[in-house]
Amino acid sequence: MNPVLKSWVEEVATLTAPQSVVWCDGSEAENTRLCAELVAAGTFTPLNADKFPGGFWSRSHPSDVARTEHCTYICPEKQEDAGPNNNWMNPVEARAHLQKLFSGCMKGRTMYVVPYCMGPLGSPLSKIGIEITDSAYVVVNMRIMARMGQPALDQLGSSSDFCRGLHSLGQLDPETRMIAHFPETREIWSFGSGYGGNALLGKKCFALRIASVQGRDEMWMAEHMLILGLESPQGETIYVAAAFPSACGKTNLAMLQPPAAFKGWKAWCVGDDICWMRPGPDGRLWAINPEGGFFGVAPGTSHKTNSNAMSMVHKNSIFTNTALSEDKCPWWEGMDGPPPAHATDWAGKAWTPASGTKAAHPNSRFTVPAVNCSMLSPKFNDPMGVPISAIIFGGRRAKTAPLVYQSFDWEHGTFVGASMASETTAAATGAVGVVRRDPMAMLPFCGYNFGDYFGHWLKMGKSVSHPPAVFHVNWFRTGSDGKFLWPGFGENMRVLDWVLQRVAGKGEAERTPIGWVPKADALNLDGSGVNASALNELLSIDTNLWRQEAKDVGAYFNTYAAHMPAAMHAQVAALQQRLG
Ligand code: OXD
Ligand code: MN
Repeated sequence: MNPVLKSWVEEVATLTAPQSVVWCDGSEAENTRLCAELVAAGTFTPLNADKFPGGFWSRSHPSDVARTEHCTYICPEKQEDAGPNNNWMNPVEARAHLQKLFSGCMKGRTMYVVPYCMGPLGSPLSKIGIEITDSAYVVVNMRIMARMGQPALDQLGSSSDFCRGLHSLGQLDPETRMIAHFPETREIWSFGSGYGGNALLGKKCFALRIASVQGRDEMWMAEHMLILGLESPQGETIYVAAAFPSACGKTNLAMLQPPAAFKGWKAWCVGDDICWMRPGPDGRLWAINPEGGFFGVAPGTSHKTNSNAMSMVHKNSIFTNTALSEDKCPWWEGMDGPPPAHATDWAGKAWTPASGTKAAHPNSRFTVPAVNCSMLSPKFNDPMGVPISAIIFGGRRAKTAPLVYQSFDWEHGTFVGASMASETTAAATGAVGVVRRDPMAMLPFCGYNFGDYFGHWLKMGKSVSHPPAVFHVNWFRTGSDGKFLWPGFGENMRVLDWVLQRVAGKGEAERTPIGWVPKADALNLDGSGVNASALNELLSIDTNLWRQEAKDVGAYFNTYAAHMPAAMHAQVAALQQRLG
């Protein structure tokens, strides 16, 4: 028994006063028992055993359906280390407040100790976390989302190097909800929410917020990126990592199905949300997906948008806040086929297509084991990970950004990532459709000052002889009629094809003030239905809009004051000069 772990668990039990303490081993038997308990408690409804074997449907508290950024805190000793990109609270004050919240909060409840490993077991890139929680729902979700249980404990051995995560549902009261991170001591305290991003502490809290700080200190990177391998008909596989803000289609791109024009190509999913990258001995960046499953947005998922996801959710999966049909199958808006005539909606009310309300919550989710994915990369469990040849940034921009462009070099690529912006979605509470700056799609997830984070990116680029080429894409550009100009989904392969060509030193491009843009005939549009005038619009750059963009980015960078690297200001000036 690890003495540091044992004494921490005892300390937490003394504080929270649970009825009993259960150490989770991650076994099948334990999972079966916990799921049965969740069914008995009414939290889980078993799904149709023929169509969704091992599947459960669950509804959350109606006020607990998304990440809550306004009550998420980063608590280093100095406020400037959290930066203007985070809510900060003095750690002494935060601890005092949390001690009060957690005091006796598990009375009459079971306290679960959940050991987990982020990354393949035995990988030098992996990290161990321990989550203590009073939610069995969290335990069974963590079992899907991470390598959970005894093997993680075995890997930890007697080491004290683990991320401490303490979670309680509390009373699920939005007024006392708080998700606090102490990056200096690698600790997370999460109170009052059972929602995935707030409660499955291995995911956003550890693998991004705490890990980004560890990456800064240990010269690696924790990024909000999917990892995708593309295998050519000749059998060569190139890996790309891509960062998009929440609910911009990362899971769909991670599970892309190449269109007919790309006969013989295969896509391999390594990860759909988080990427840890480290310099390898060959001077490239090597990446692992620290997660063990997918926690995807259900609405909009269909055979057209993501047929791989539609197939993988049929086994051992948990659905949260979707609707439930009369024959006990999950249902959501955007699914193929007609809606069910009668269903139970995400709030538990009877629903029909005439109800005039959404049956599934827009941020309803599926939790699915990675092994269910038929295109899961054979490298998913490889302790060394995969070499990344290209990094792709993207956002949801109706006008400014063209379909795709390539940065001039790593430093310019860092600037492209740092100036990312997107229209907000339902993955976090708040207004939907507002443009916000979301550098590297890390705004809600970077555990330290963004100025220092951009500095870390610049340093990482210098630490490798072959940094990935950096691109920016925008699947969401609209025409004058307000309609999307690009078909998206599997058709995005056409853009990835150009990216791969550029990486190989091929691919026709034109130098523009913002970067390299494909020549009109450089994209394979065979069978895409995209005509020449749409393509022209997709690749066009409106100099006036970009002058405004450069000004906005410059003003945004100024908010990071002395923490902003001079090289980033120089990039703004250089862009302005190129724009004339
Ligand atoms: C997610 C998110 O859940 O980014 O992945 O919000
Ligand atoms: Mn995400």
